[in-house]
Amino acid sequence: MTGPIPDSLISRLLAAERITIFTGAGVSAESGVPTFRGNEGLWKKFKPEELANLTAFMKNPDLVWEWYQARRTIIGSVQPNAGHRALAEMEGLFPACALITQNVDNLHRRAGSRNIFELHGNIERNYCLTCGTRYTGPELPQTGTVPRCSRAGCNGLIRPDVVWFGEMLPEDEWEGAVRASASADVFLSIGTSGAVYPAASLPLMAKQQGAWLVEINPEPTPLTPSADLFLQGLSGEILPAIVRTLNERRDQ
Ligand code: BV8
Ligand code: ZN
Repeated sequence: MTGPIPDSLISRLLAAERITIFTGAGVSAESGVPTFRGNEGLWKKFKPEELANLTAFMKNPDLVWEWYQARRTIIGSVQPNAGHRALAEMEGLFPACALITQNVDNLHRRAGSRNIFELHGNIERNYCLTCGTRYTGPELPQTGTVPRCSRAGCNGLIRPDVVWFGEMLPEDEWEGAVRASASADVFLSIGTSGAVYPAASLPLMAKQQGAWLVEINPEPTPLTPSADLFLQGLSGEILPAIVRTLNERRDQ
């Protein structure tokens, strides 16, 4: 979609008090970060459940650690794209604007977004499985094997601070995301296949509580039939067009 942004969206955004944005791996695709379920996807060799879970980590910590190191290398070598930057700008265009992300790549924060709920953690953070000591990526040895905790007498395995399958989402993040979904005038679901729960339940929860539901994705998803507006296209093109149109209308 490269056409103009429908007025049905612009007029609702201009009238909105509270907007909530929900993103998945698709918003980082144009930065060069592989999505999970696309054909170039991260999961092409393994299924998500095979790697992103505690059992897999305990069984083969080096393999799982290496997979995260490989992802960190990709993420460290890319920049936020125009879609991330447009979302950061949107934060200042509304009385209340919350960003809920399933992504662990920290690109929203690097683009300037601040009011972020990270449902699935953040790959830049790590912690010791035994004592909970927190570590950031750069301070850990790049040895190719899983690092061990340096706290005296601990030596525990260090894991990425991301939510694995079968693990609970961080309570504060989840609570905040539910509140932001329940109170949204407009809810935008962007770049997510809606495959992973409970995150995938948020768009419908927002709609049931009265939000006008917009989906931005190059492909239809299971959510599309429930969306009030489906903008088919790339988030890196559509989001800057939304911000441009909003600013033009505001300046009139
Ligand atoms: C929990 C962090 C409960 C790790 C991730 C059966 C039915 C229902 C649920 C379950 C079930 N069996 C198990 C479950 C629960 C499970 C689940 O949902 N499984 C799924 C696979 C069925 N969920 C969990 O385990 C969650 N925890 O439920 O705990 C509990 C209760 C009590 C006690 C204990 C526990 C935890 C889930 C968190 C998993 N962690 N990530 C890591 O990243 O390594 S999930 C992972 O998938 C990422 O976070 C990712 O964001 C997320 C979702 O994927 P998407 O973001 O949507 O990405 P995807 O590739 O799928 O899609 C990309 C989209 O972008 C596509 O639509 C594409 O068209 C689009 N796109 C592409 N290019 C662009 C674009 N869009 C816009 N612009 C573009 N340029
Ligand atoms: Zn420790």
